[in-house]
Amino acid sequence: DLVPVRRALLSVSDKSGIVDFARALSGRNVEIVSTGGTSKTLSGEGIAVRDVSELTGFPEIMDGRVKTLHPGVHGGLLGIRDDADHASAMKEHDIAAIDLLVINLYPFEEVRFGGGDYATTVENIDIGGPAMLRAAAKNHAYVAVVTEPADYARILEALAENDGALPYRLRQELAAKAFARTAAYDAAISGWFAEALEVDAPDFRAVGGRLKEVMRYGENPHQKAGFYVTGDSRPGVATATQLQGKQLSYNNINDTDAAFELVSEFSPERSAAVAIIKHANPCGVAEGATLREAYEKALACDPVSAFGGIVALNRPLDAEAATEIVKIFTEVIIAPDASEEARAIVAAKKNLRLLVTGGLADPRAPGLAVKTVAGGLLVQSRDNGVVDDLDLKVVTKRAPSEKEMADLVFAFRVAKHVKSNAIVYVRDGATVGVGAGQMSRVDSARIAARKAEDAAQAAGNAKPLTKGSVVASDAFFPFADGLLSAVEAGATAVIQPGGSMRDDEVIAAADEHGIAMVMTGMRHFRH
Ligand code: 93A
Repeated sequence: DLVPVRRALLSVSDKSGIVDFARALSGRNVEIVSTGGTSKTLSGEGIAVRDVSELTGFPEIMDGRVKTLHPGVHGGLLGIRDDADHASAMKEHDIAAIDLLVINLYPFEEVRFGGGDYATTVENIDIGGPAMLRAAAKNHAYVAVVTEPADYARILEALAENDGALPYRLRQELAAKAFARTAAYDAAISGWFAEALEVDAPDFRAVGGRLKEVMRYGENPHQKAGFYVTGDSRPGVATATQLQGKQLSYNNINDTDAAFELVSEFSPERSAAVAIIKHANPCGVAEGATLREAYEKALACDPVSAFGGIVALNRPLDAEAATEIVKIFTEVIIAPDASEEARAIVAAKKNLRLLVTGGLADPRAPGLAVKTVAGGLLVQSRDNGVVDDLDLKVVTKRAPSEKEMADLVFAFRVAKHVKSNAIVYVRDGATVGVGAGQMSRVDSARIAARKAEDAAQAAGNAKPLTKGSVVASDAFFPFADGLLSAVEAGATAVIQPGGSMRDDEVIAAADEHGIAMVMTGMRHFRH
């Protein structure tokens, strides 16, 4: 899998480091071919360079707009070396194989963000560079492609280690990087156009999405919005089929995603599960023998907030559940499927959207989560940690009972999908109080308990269901106060990641109150 490097094409806008790099390549008897400006820089430093027009038999024309866009270059990059037809074509047309391509593109981003005028910005759209990058990256079986000066040292090291050749793995990595570069480059160009045109949907196509629809507005009416799909065909809000109801809004899609990802954590073979979501947080999650039972339990958690919510189910919607769900104003129902009868029941509510996905999401699936910050993107792997896979440790004198343990696992499963700080009270396979998005964990615990009191009052119960419940925290308790607040609310068992400097204090407080505590070793922050 080693490819010896005999000829390199260097064409760089950012010339930093290029002289030393070219000199080192020359020292290894690599023939250097180069474009106008780069060639001038190198020969000025006494490095032997062949001009690219020797390869093309064509001069650079149109102020350099056309300098490398020629079969003499692209044949040398794309030819399959051990294919007889390719080899004879190269021979017939006198095409020289290029083994190493070193490019950095016209500085479109710098010019765009540096306030370049329209014509200058357009002129800085590199055409030949990306074409060569893509050609070389496609042909990584034979060609190595370098897109930034930071990689020069790495190439020289690899050449030294491999007697003037480059290994396959490195060529693959460089190819991936080249395509990432051209994608980002095109995204910047397309983003610039979108800004200039003030289009309806801010344009993120080139980031890796295809515009599915332009929404009426974004999170707020003065914000523009579009829904882009990545092409991932797995069950989810982007691939779901909408059977009825008006167009989903930006917030609907966001909430429906939260609902479906949450309910997908519950295996449909084990139980029926329902999640009701408001503002991307669950206001009720429950499992039961039937969807109807699960829905009623979920609704009981916070019937006030559930008004206008999104309902997600882990099994195909049936008539019994549909009958219950349509009783209150609901924005969206999302489920793997829906029976004919259920569809007919939902059809009576013209505005209610019904989405079917064909299956559940895989909570363990890898993937990327992207968030924008001013001037950048934060990218992380999605939180695909699942409580069933964790090594749960009982840290208190008292171990949870079997029933408590089942509810603890349920509570932690839900807490993963609640905005931090997350506190989730659970009893009998249903949330009975959810505290979300508070800056202090104690506040989340108090809010969750208060909501349970409200629900009890609304239902005419003597005491809130948090009495005798269990509680989950998405992150460790930094102090014992959060735990004590849960004890006060009536929780008998706690599940939390652990890992605080004061774990000992928290465990001691639990022991003092006869609370059973389980540590998961995994945190589920969600901001
Ligand atoms: O104007 S281009 O789109 N047309 C081309 O044929 C072409 N070939 C290389 N831009 C082209 N390049 C770019 O020129 C490279 O990507 C690099 O950024 C730059 C190097 O030019 P020079 O060596 O003349 O400074």
